[in-house]
Amino acid sequence: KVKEASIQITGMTCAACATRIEKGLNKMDGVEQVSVNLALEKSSIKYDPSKLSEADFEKKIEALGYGVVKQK
Ligand code: 9UX
Repeated sequence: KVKEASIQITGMTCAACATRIEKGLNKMDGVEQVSVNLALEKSSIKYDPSKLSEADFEKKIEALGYGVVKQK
């Protein structure tokens, strides 16, 4: 069963930033589909919850040099 995460991202300043994040997230085992919207500063990630969690995506985005807005 696929889950979808919505993560708010900070620090993207050009379109290539969004592409970098999409590529980085796509490489993770268990990720099915990624889209990053530069204007909305938002990512949508479809993934297998038996392999990954939202915290993994937050760590990955931070490792790529961007920030995340943590929910809850
Ligand atoms: Mo654009 Mo983003 O030159 O990491 S790729 S600012």
